[in-house]
Amino acid sequence: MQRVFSGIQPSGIPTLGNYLGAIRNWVKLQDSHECIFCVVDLHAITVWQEPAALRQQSLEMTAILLACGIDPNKHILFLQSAVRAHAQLAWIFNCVARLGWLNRMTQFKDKAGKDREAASSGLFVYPNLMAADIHAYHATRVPVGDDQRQHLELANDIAQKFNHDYGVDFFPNIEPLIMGPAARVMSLRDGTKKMSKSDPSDQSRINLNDDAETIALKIRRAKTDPLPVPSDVSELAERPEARNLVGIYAALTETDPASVLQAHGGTGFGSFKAALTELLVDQLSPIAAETRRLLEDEASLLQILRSGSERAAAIADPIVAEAERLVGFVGG
Ligand code: AQP
Repeated sequence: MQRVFSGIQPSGIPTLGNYLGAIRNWVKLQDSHECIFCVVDLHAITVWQEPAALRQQSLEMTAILLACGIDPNKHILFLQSAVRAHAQLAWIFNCVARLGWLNRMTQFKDKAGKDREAASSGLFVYPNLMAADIHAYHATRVPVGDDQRQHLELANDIAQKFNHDYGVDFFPNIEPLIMGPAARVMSLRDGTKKMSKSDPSDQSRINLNDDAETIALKIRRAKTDPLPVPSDVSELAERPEARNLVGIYAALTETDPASVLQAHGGTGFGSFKAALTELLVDQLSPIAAETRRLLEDEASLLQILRSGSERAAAIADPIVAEAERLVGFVGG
C-alpha cells in the first residue's frame, strides 16, 4: 500500500473548500492507502493565531475530521507540534532549499501581500516544513488542491538535492493526488478568490459547522450576475461566480458542470440556489451534528490525538534520525 500524508491548518473552521478539495478525498483514500492525516498547527502559526483560539480550533478541526469519516484506528490522525521530527527535519531542509526556490512560491506572495517585510520568516520557509511533513514518513502520495502543486514540486526538488548532496537515495519522489471535480472552490463574495477559512468575511465561505439556516442565508447572499443559469459550459468562462456555484453543485453530486447545466440551464439563480442549499444542508448537517457531539468529550479527542502522535513518531523518528546521521550529526 502506498503511504499518503496530508495536512490541514487549524487556522479556522474548515470550509466547504477544504471539504471538497481535501477532506472528502482523504476519507475515500482510506480504502486504498495507508494514511497519515495531520492537523498542522506549526504551519498555522506562520500567521498570527490567538493562543486560546488555536487550541480550540485544533480540537474542532480534529472533531470535524472524525465527523467527516477519518478513521483514527485504521489510520493515523495527530497534531503536528506533538511529533518533534517535523521541526527537526524542517531545519535540515531549511539548509538544503535555496532562497531562489522559495522566492518563486506564489502562495507566499499571496499570503504576505504587499507588506512582504512584515511577514514572518516562518511563512517564507513554510514549503520546507511541508516537505519535511511528507518526507519524515517517506510518504509517496499527497492529496492536495491544485494550489499546493508548486509546494509539492519544491518538496521533490529538496529531496533530490538532499540525495545528491549526501550521495544517497534516501528520500523518495512524491506524486500529487489531485482528485475530484471541484479541485478549487472559490469565495462566495468574489469568484476569482479562493474560499479560505481565514478570510475576514464569514459570508465568503461555508464553514463545516454552519447550521442549515446559516448555509441558506450565505447561499442566498452569494454573489451572482443578473443572467439565468446558462445551458452550455462555455458560457461560464466569463462568469466566475456562476461557475463557482455550478462547480460546487457538480462536486456535491459527483457529476460535472455540463450535467448540472443540462438539468438547470435556463432557470433563474433563485431556484438554483435553493436546490444547492438543499444539497449542502443534506451533506453538511450530519457533519456539524457529529462534530458537536464529539466536542462534548474533550478527553476522548485528546486520547485519539495522543495515540496518533505516538504512532506517527514511531514511523518518523527513525527516518529523521537516519537523515541526521547522513548529514553528519553524532546523535545523543
Ligand atoms: N478553496 C479551496 N478549494 C479546494 N481546496 C482547498 N483547500 C483549501 N482551500 C481550498 C485544500 O485544503 C487543504 C488544507 O488546506 P490548509 O488548511 O492546509 O491550507 P490552505 O490551502 O491555505 O487553506 P485555507 O482554507 O485557505 O486556509 P487559510 O485561510 O488558513 O490559508 C489543502 O489540500 C488545500 O489545497
